[in-house]
Amino acid sequence: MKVLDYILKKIEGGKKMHMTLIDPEDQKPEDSARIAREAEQAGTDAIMIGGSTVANRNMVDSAIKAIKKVVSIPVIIFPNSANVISPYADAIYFMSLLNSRDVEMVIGQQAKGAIWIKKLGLEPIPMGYIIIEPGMTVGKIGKASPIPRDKPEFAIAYALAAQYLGMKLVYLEAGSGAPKPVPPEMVQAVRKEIDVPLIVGGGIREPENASRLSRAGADIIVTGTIVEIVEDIKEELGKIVEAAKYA
Ligand code: 1GP
Repeated sequence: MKVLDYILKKIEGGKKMHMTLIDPEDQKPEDSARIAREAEQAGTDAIMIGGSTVANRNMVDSAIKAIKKVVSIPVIIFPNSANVISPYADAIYFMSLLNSRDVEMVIGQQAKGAIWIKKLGLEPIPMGYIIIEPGMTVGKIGKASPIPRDKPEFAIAYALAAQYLGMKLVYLEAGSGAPKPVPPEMVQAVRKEIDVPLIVGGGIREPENASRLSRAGADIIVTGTIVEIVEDIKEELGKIVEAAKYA
């Protein structure tokens, strides 16, 4: 089954999904694999591999190879550039940072990566990526003009544009490690206006936030940092996954 079909099936009928982001730069491949396995045991539905500063493919290759040995859920590349396209993943978010001021982030890196993705036979999942304040590292590196937290209408405009451009998913990103996630009011406002699945991530560390965002209309909740800071991933991530899925 294609990964996009897997995602669409998982969220059919208003069901929710949780994905775990692992930054291959933060630990050795065997530790990324342990985190992924424990995240799967906690109920996460897919592993995303990426990070704002990951610079080379070897790091991504090694992490994905190690992870694929121990999990059965899909592994999706969450790229920061065309330099991290790995043949070992199940799919790649073919994403455009829509509110970047840098054309490289909007379409340049995508043009560089497209032929390579085709050659590898990797499944591209078209996604509109929108940075919300504070945006953190990805906002800075991506040269985004982050959407103000009190301007849901700007988020709607970009999200709808993504849908009209044919993108299959829309991602509202507050930035990894953000002190606060995307405001639930913004999630609710965007959800009301678009028909494609909505992903929300950045700064979600408490089950309450996961459940609030899920209830506001996020179809997919992404967490990253939490698995790097807690002792017991199964227990702590489990609570977030449950909150996201059964809000
Ligand atoms: C980053 O949204 C993800 O792209 C995850 O953010 O690390 O804050 O969970 P956190």
